[in-house]
This record gives sequence, C-alpha cells and structure tokens, in this order.
Amino acid sequence: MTDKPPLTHLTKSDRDFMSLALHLGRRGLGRVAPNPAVGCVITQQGKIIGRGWTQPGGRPHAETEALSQAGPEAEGAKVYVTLEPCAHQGKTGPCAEALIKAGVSEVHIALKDPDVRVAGRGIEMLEAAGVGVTLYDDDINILATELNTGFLTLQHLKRPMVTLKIATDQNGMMRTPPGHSRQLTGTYAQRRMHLMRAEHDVILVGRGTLEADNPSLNCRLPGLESQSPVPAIATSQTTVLDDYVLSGHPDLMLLNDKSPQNMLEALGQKGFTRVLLEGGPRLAEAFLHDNCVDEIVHFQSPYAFEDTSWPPEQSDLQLMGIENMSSQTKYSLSRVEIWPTDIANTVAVKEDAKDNVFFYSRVKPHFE
Ligand code: AOF
Ligand code: ZN
Repeated sequence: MTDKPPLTHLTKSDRDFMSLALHLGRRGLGRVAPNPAVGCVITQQGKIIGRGWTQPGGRPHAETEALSQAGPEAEGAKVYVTLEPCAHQGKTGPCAEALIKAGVSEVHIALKDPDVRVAGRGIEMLEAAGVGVTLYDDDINILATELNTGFLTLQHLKRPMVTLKIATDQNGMMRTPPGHSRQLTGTYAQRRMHLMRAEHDVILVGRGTLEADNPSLNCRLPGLESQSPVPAIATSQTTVLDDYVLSGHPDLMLLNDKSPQNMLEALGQKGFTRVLLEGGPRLAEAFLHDNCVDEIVHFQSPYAFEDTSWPPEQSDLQLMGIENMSSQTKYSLSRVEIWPTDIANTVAVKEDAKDNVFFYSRVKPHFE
C-alpha cells in the first residue's frame, strides 16, 4: 500500500464513483448483519460496468456481485469498494482473489477491514499480485466509517451500535397529555422514522412503552415491510401477555438483564450490528447513563401542548438527563432535516409548520 501522501492523484470522478459505492452499500443496512454493508463500483475508461452491494444475510459480497455484472470487461478495470476486500475463505473464495483473477488494474478502498481474518491482508494480496491499491483517508473514509459504525462497533466492542430515536414536542415532551393523539410528528417525518427502522437490525423498547402504546415496531414503508427490524423488549418478565400486537411475533426477544451493556453484549453474540432504541425515557436514560448510545436522532414537532395540567414538572428530555440537546458535549449535531407537518389535531397549529429532525453523532467514535 502506498504511504502518505497518497491521495493527490484522485480525480473528481474517483470521488464520485466512490460516493456511488457508498450509496449502494447503504442498501444493505439492516439486512446484512453480522456483515458490513459494502458497496462496489467497477469502471472501464470512466464508464460503469458493474455495481454491487452486500446481499441480504451478508453474502454474496459486494465485489462478487459487481464482478459478475462486469464479466470479462473487468480485465484492466478500476474498482471502487467501500471496505477492504476480504482475504478469507467463506462460502465463496476471498474477494481480493476474485478481483485478481478478473484482472482488474486498480482498487480504491474507502476503509480498512478490522475483521481479524482480513485486517490488511486483502490489501497485501492485491498488491502482491501487482494491482494498484489506493486507501482513502479523507472525508470519504469518514463516510465509510459512518456507514459501517454497526459492523465496526461489533468488531471492536463486541456489541451493536445504538441509535436513540426520540420524538418530542417543543418542550421536550415525548409523552402526550391525556386525550391527545400520540402522534407528535407529521406523515413525512413518520416515514423518515420508518426508514430508520428498515436500516436497523433490532428495535428495542421498554416494557412501559409496550404497555402504553401496544406498538407494532415494524417498517410500514411500501415495499420495505420485509426489512422490519427484529423487535426486542427490555423487561424483567419472561413472557408477554397475549393482549399486545407484538406477543405473536415469532422473533420477539425479551431482554431480562437490567444493564444496557449486558443487553447489548447478548445482542452482539447473536450477531446484531445496529439497534434502534425507541423508548421510553427511562430506558433511554439508562443507556445514555451507561455510555451505550452512539447516535441520537431527535424528531422535534413544532407543536407545544398547552394543556393546563401539562407539561409536567420535568420534561422527558430532562428525565433522560438531557437539559437541552445543544448542551450535549459527547455528541455533536451532524445533520438537520426539515419536513412539512400535516398534523392539525394538536393545539398551537401554525401555518407552514415543520418537523425538525436533528442527527447527533458521537464526537469521537467509541472504537477509535
Ligand atoms: C467484502 N465484501 O461485501 C462484505 C465483506 O461470513 P463471511 O464469509 O461472509 O465473511 C464476513 C466478513 O467479510 C465480515 O466480517 C467482513 O470482514 C467481510 N465483509 N467483505 O469483501 C463484502 N460484506
Ligand atoms: Zn468478500
């Protein structure tokens, strides 16, 4: 592998092809655990001849898919792959070997693979065969790290990553006053939440949420229903009453250990890489307290409940140990999305109301 400074020769199309590979890789999120969601683009004289991403269940790998599209044209081609090609024998041979056999001339890699079976050996195999290797170390490398946070967290910490999703009104309340609709955000923000469900392996709530909401916890986006995460409930009980929608779910998991760390280790042993924590405030507080939250996504509705008995003394954000989101020091705001709101059944309806979605990432990933 070329030592620094290596990346000055990268062109805009190199970065564009790698960005495309990252987008393709994203398609696997929530369906490839315990594997990473990898994307691959193969080009010949600037034209795309193969695209691939890790398939549901984790195999075939992205490179195999892209190579089979490219066929014999892969000879002399340039390959963009979001993770170091594997070097180990799985159900099929190593991807590094497949790339060498296909006769590609160059491989651009966004991120090294920490899996002990790979860990640099994929790059070594390619270089030993005379293939030019470029390992990215810039913003693309950061994007690839973000895409693979679940896989990397499982590799380094033996637990899945946790995304905490919270939806509040203007005053930081998750709970709604008695008699009000439980829905705080509009259709568009709801769909965004469902996309988050599709991109996670497991969805976790506390028993309080089960009892208060009787939730389905599935992904209800048309065409993505099969990408629903596996539901899990944190509870001291070992069974769930038949009264709940979830009680009939064949894969429902009950997590009896009180410690978030232990719950996550148990999920890690099952190979899960991405957990979506959807409530309620007490479970969220426990996870935040134990430093077990990797990302926070805050859906903030423009409405403020104006019930005279409401809000209670303490907002739900305060109950979770968060005075106000911008005062967090462990997390920094990484993205904001703004969606039109179409909920008109709450008080304080404004013209042009918008739902804001704030994404916070760890200032420093746990595993660095
Ligand atoms: C790649 N391309 O698309 C993926 C890779 O269980 P196996 O045999 O599928 O191997 C899993 C390991 O392969 C996983 O831990 C990671 O190191 C790598 N994943 N590698 O070249 C891919 N998904
Ligand atoms: Zn592979």
